[in-house]
Amino acid sequence: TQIEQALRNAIIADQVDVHFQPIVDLRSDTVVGFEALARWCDADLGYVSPSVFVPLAEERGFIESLAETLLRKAAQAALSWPKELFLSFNLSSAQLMDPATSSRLLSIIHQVGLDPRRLELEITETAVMADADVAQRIVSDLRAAGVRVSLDDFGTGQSSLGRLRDFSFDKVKIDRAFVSRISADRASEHIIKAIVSMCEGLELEVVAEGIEDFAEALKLKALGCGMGQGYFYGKPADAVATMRYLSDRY
Ligand code: G
Ligand code: G
Ligand code: MN
Ligand code: NA
Repeated sequence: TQIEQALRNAIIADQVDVHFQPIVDLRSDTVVGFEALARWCDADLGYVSPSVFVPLAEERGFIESLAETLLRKAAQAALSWPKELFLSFNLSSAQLMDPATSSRLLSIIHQVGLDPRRLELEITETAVMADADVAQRIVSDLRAAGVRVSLDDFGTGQSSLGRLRDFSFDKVKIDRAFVSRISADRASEHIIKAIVSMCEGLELEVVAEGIEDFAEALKLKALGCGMGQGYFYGKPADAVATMRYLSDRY
């Protein structure tokens, strides 16, 4: 198809870009890391969302080369940040089904020179479900190398709390569907409160995603949520704008 060919060309021509969104420690109001987000704007097709082209790349078998390009770029950008902030990178389902993923990712950051302890990988429950044994192996290999692993979009999908017991994660990211309704309905507030309390017991860090205003930030702090991310703190921005954002602060 047209989009598939265009994506292949864009990967080869190095036109798939990576943007960065700040992740903030809500206890100190400081930026502690950035999530890398793939961005692709094609000359003919215009802006194509990663929720379209990532699944396409998976289906056509070139997610590996796409992910490698993106991680390389993101890690290089992270090396030039003024502080040793962490870099959070999304892993796709196909990557979590491929036993070679852990060594591939580690070799990329080794080549670039990024300390594995500055890397964090975001995986979703849905991705873990596909092949739990392989995924578990990948996660434990990566964690053994010092990489942290977070469970993304928590609360959506086929949530299984057993997942939190069987897998070793470092962090849970509460899906923005709960955060966006926190001011409107009490149910979301109770759910967030329960997630925070459960994570305290499991010694997992909690990140609230999709914080869009001051009121939401205040509420999440009051609920004991340790970290946050969202337009209120910063929209995803390219490497140059991210450097500017950081130099304004540090
Ligand atoms: O940034 P945006 O909201 O458009 O992202 C849409 C979806 O695409 C999100 O679920 C996000 O996790 C995913 N996504 C963005 N960048 C990447 C990437 O580099 N790799 C993978 N696997 N998913 C990504
Ligand atoms: O699935 P994942 O959590 O990786 O998706 C991250 C996506 O969420 C990014 O593509 C980003 O563009 C989007 N996002 C980040 N912060 C906000 C926010 O405050 N509001 C909304 N609507 N989307 C956000
Ligand atoms: Mn994510
Ligand atoms: Na998410």
